[in-house]
Amino acid sequence: MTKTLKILLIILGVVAIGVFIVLTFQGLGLMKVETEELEVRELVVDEIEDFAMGNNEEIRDFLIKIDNMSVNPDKFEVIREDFNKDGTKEIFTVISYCCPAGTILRILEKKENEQYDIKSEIHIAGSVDSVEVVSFPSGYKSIVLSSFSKGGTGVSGSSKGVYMFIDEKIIEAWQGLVQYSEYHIGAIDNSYNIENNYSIYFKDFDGDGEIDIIQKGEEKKEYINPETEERLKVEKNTVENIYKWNKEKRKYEKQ
Ligand SMILES: [Ca+2]
Ligand SMILES: [Ca+2]
Repeated sequence: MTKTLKILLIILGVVAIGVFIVLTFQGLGLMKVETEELEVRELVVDEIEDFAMGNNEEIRDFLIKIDNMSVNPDKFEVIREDFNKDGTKEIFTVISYCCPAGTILRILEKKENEQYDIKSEIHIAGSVDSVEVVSFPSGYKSIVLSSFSKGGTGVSGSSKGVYMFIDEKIIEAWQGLVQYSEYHIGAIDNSYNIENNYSIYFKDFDGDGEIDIIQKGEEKKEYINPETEERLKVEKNTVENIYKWNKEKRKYEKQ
């Protein structure tokens, strides 16, 4: 009887150790997935790695002058990184002006006499809230911008955009909504509030070595009685959009 009990205890012990090992490995597995998250670096405005490329004030004054602006920009960032992997750092500038809000992205090259050549530039709608540098492991260093824009009456939204410097050009590799609101008052069957919210993830979800972009969220449309503001009908929709890098087109495409 005691022997059987001992054997039972040994079996239970072995099972417990087995379960512990499996759980530990699963835990390590989960931790491994977490460490695959991309390196995202918040910028420090005053971080100037190479003074010979120009200081931030000098660059800002140059941009205000060529943009023909008398006002100070709402947002101004200079990022010095080797964006196209050719061994030389570029000067990437982000400058947002107000009213109407707009942002200009540029790659500059320093010349003599505090002058710069503009190698490439693109204009985007809205004002930029934050600028980050994201290292896409098998691709290019990219700028990830969060911007806010107001449309017509009752329409507003914020979005994220991924910008790269390829073949001497700044390209918009991806752009997607983070938030969208619309308030529309019309006829009794056509008055509604739209509230859409999304989270954006940069991760290699399918393990093919290339970073994917996932946009996950909820879209909500509430029909209202314009006179009493009573809710008449609610439509809810959960969305999960997956975007994959297209090497030939050099942009992210919805799957
Ligand atoms: Ca470079
Ligand atoms: Ca992938």
